[in-house]
Amino acid sequence: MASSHRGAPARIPPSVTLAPEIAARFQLFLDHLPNGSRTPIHIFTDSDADGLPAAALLVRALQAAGYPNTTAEVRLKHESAWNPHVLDRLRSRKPEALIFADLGSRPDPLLPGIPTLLLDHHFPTGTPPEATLLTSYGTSEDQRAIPTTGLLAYWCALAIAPDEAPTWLWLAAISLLSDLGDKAPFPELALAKKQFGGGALRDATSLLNAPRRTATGDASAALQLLLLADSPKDLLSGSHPQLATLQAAKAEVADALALARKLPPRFSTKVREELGADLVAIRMDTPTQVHPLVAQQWRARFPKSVIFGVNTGFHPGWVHFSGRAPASVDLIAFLRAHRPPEADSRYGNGHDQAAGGALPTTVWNRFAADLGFGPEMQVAEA
Ligand SMILES: [Mn+2]
Repeated sequence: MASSHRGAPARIPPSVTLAPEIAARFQLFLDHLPNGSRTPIHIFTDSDADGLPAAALLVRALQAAGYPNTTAEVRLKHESAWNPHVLDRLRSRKPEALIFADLGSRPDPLLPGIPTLLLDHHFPTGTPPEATLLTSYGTSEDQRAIPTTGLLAYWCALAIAPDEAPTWLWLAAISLLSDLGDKAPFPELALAKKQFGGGALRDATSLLNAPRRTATGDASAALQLLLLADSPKDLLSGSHPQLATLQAAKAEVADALALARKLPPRFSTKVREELGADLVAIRMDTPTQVHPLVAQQWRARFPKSVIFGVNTGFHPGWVHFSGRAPASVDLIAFLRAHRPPEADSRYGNGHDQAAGGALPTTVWNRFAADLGFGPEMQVAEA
């Protein structure tokens, strides 16, 4: 389905020409830094295995290209780039330029007066005033053919550090495996598998995605590891102490997932006509972010339905839900049509076939009833 009806930016040609365009606009951003290559550049990135390698690529490339004052930090649990406390914290770092990676794009201001670049591939609802958005969203009808943030960062790295960047191709490959899977149609992935080993790339991706799903949700060790390791095999070798943190995170998430897998599915047929699919929900209560994994796992059992993993324990007072939809369904459009008036920017984000959100408990109860779910999906208010 075309994305232009949503007010997305004008369609840019596919990735063959997207790479030079992204690279040129990245270079233009650097050319206008207030203190040239001495400018303190701070990167704020998503905590998943797309955002993490994107930041690692940008830090490595900027430092190699002679921008020594480049730093990066990872979004913590429940944080978005637009939270006031996040913006206060970023301001306290005294950056003179900011890069936001893999965190979406909205029209709301970030830190006005500081040159700001957003690198992303999610549906943008707008661009912050004066900021530059480099997005791959809308460049393909096929969701799997939309470049990840990590791949965009790799193209930026190639532009400013052409000699070193090919040795970092594995970082781009991890981002592709993480967000788009093993069949992502990018030559960068095929080449990286040959050079670095498909198994090691997959194992690294799985470990890197664990910390953000834990109860604390802190993926800082994962970013450190990506800045230290020379390859996925080196990352997995045990020669860097951060590996143990990632392994412990993976075990924590596996335990939570094993518990959630025993929970029963609940059904609604109320929106069948509108959606062209039935709804299935699995309700869990855990501080870990396993609700998207649970939704994903039930897809095989109900391939024609929209599956919601619903978590009442992720953030007290809130209900988080993550939906997975068959290819025929535009889940973003469905969520927009059923958007409760109280919903904020935490609601309705993602991709056409993978979207979800968070609602305060009272609002969730009305939303769940509106979608046709019975008392088993009503949550007691604290
Ligand atoms: Mn991503």
